[in-house]
Amino acid sequence: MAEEYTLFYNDYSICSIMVRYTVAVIQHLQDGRIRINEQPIDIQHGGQLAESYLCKVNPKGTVPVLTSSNPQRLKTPLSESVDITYFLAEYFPTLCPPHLASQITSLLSELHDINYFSLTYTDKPHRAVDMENSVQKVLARSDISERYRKALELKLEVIRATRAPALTTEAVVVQKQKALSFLSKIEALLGATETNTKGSDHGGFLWIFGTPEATALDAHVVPLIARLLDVGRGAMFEGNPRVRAYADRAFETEAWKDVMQRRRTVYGTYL
Ligand SMILES: N[C@@H](CCC(=O)N[C@@H](CS)C(=O)NCC(=O)O)C(=O)O
Repeated sequence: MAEEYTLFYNDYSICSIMVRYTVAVIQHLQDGRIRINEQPIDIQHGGQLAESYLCKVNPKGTVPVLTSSNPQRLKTPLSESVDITYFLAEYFPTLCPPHLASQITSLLSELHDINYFSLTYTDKPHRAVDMENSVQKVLARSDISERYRKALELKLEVIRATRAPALTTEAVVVQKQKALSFLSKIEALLGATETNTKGSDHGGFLWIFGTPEATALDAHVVPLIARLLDVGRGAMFEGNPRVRAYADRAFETEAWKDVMQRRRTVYGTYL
């Protein structure tokens, strides 16, 4: 019988898209060992601030989260997209082949060191304020439990410590630099793959390392590129033409289309 998991996600959360795209690229390898039930969380309207979510699923009040009702499978929920991806790689080793594992983990940690909030909501400081206000609104209620109040206070602290500071001019410059440096590494890898596979019959789409299946790195890089393009940062690809062409090919795959259903990666009114 399949092991059952629940993935809490949001359609416009870049980290959720990374996990859902990971699931999509391994879909054709599915052999019935696991089943992932998807549970949307409406983070645009405070779904992540619900008492049940903050107190039982994720005290950080973020998506994505993977849970299991079987503690032997998963003792505590996984609330980092990379952790969820590595967990899936235990079932589907093509996501992280042993000979590429150290490169993949190092590049994924570099990718997740980039603050997407800085690059997405540049010049939109009201996004950080809106997030604080939505927590304050619930905190203003007199009918909430003590444990819920504490959870909301913690969430408010996290928002204050991480969101507004990410939107200062200096922070955005630093994050843009990190993203450019990361993209140039992917550009170099794609160049090496192109050289190594020249003349060989690789049979279609080329992933970053030239592997026949997408790795965890591919599954996280494609959504990052989509997000940068959606927020008008196409100029970041002028020096990285292979990355741009790679992404355009990925956007044409069924896996990407299944996850995105023609949506952009950013919620309409936040653009
Ligand atoms: N480091 C986490 C980041 C999770 C995260 O910040 N998620 C955002 C969406 S991409 C979120 O839930 N935002 C709503 C909120 O913070 O209230 C990961 O990689 O999964």
